[in-house]
Amino acid sequence: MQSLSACIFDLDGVIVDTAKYHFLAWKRLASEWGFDFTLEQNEQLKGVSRMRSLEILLSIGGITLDEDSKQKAAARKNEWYVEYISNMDESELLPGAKSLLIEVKEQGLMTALGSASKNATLILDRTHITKYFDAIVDGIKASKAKPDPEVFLRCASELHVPPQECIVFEDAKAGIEAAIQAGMRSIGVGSPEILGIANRVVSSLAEVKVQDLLTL
Ligand code: B16
Ligand code: MG
Repeated sequence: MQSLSACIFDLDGVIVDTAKYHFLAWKRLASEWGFDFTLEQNEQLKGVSRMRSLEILLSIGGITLDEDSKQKAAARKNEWYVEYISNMDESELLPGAKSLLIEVKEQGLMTALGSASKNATLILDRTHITKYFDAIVDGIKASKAKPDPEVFLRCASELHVPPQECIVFEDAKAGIEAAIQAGMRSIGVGSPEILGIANRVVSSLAEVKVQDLLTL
């Protein structure tokens, strides 16, 4: 059995439910362009970078834009998104998130945040959990989006631990694929139909005990 040194947490969908704010902002853009954007379609955007999300939205709406207009549309969406998340507080942490972070640290393991979001530090600040992370790798530090393993490999390297001694917590299929490519174990947070390739799937972090991770 591989030993365990660190837990790497995705942010959106694992620690906080910011997916609903991303959804509201993308939906607002879609409605300006005259089409509806559904919750089901929003699933495709989870864990995906801002620009890739925009490309998916444009293809759903059958819209073509030049590069400059794409940049402007993504910036507008982000302004709305930042407005929504600016009002977040600790009450928006998902069940079990804070207590698991505390337990992981108490057991002498390290923690990192591995998120595709360029707004990750703002969210950590608003929810008062920055102090629980030994390393933070976000969409500003990492340029390649999941399923590329870059974000998780950078976490391991900042923590000075081998990838094989890390477990990733992810809610997106692309994130589990990134963990596998990084040579890390993974826990899917969400539905087994979507995240079945993870070593284990839970419906929330409240189900996770550090003791169980040691034998994964
Ligand atoms: P931003 P994660 C991801 O965060 C979200 O799941 C995804 O929906 C979003 O497009 C991406 O961050 C970029 O976010 O526009 O704030 O840079 O799940 O990797 O924590
Ligand atoms: Mg996520």
